[in-house]
Amino acid sequence: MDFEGLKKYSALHPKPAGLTLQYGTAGFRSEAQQLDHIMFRMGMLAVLRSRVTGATIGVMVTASHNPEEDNGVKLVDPLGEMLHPSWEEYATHLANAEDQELQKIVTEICQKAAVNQQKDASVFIGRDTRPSSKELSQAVIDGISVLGGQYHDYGLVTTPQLHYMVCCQNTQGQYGKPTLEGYYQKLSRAFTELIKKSLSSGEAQRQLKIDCANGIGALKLAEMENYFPKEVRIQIYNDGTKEKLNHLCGADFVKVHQKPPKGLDMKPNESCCSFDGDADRIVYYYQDMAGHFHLIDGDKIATLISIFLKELLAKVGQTLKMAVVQTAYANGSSTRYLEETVQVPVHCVKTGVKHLHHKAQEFDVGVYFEANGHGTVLFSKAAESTIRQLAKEEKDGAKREAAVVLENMIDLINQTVGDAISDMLVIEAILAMKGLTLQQWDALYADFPSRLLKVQVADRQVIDTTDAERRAVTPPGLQEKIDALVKKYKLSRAFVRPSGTEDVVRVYAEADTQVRA
Ligand code: 16G
Ligand code: ZN
Repeated sequence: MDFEGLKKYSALHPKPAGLTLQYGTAGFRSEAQQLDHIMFRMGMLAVLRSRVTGATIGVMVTASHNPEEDNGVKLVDPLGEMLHPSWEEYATHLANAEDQELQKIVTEICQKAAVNQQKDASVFIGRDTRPSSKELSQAVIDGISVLGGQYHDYGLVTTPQLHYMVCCQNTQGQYGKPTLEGYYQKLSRAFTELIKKSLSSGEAQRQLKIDCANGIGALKLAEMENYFPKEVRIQIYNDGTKEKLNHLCGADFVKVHQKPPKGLDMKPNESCCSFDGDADRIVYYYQDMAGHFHLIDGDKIATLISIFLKELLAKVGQTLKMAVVQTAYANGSSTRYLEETVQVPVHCVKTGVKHLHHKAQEFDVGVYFEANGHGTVLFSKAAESTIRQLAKEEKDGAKREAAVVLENMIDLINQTVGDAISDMLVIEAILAMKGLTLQQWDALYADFPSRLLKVQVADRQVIDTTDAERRAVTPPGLQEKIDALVKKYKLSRAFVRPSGTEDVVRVYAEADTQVRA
């Protein structure tokens, strides 16, 4: 290792003394001014991770739905997955080393993780539209260079696009071409195939208003529009040319406040959706004739997709195991509907994409969504090859047709991570093929009234949870009090958990009426 180079470069990216940050649920997040040294060090860590895995690693500079002044960074593992948990610890360790310890900590990580410093390293970089992102990604590049890694800077991309690139690169093109053009072509081809029939029958004059949170989603959708069939008309709002990123708009704002974003004029019964700041989440909504706002969240998206896939799987007549993965925040009504009406097994895991993704990998077809609109579908290798083979060779026409639809769904879905653009196309295709309106989709079930609050406490870590964060084991007595309250009401459920991204405790409750919730 070039220790002189390391000294020289790290002096350009000094760590503010005493500052400690944690690689949390979504990587590092903080005010942008505090992150220069973190970026430099994550560039270094990506090189080490690349050497260990022998694969390309991704580094995404974004703070998603957080305010424009914040920023963040996360690493992407070889198949487009979140960084392996064992490396989150190295990340935190490296991030918090004082400048003079840097060399020692790097050496330590190399020993513990058995990094061969002679090996090649390759890193893909992407960033969102925050004013601070460009400079911060330059710091990532410095970190990569100082340890002798190669890099490719994709510049402005959505988070899921970067995950896609990493996966394509490490699967020798099997997943697609690691270029934006490759991404647009793959998705739009599958989408066009899926809606071909409904287009020719004139049913799919689809209109959709999209709030892009004044972020990267607007840029990338505008690029992709050229690849869409002309019958599909999307209107982009909050494209970032006038207002601030995530300010009073975006998927998180709409979900939390249960109201339309600023900057999108909504007429009764028009279909609308919102992306978040890095375009990995999506929620749908509309306003009814009486002016009431209806949110269609991640739970309902999972339900629509599950119904559709289950019907197709029944048609192809294979015994493929399908399941839905949710978190404790999933509305109880959605869980009940999925289990009792759709009749698909539902599993609950801890909050955070990596937990959902991991669980969904256990099934042939694993649908996962967080209520906040982050989610995707995973197909096992075996399921995928069965489906592709049936689509090619099956003699029975109806079966083959169903397999072809499934095959196109596989191509349309970004299996590496939740992807607002891909999810939107999946939803639009399903609605077109099933001839459903947003109102009909929304009417599948009614959410139980719920309430989500955050509470500031002296030390949120005193709360420890179990059972996918649905029960508190400490402090003693807390869970008993919650149980006693919950027992008083019908259809009620409540839990508390420490946030993984903010210094607060989240409190969630559901009951048969809003007042009781
Ligand atoms: C992060 C997670 C998101 C989760 C949220 C919960 C990823 C990429 N993102 O944004 O999935 O819903 O944290 O935040 O994993 P909380 O712990 O503050 O409630
Ligand atoms: Zn996001």
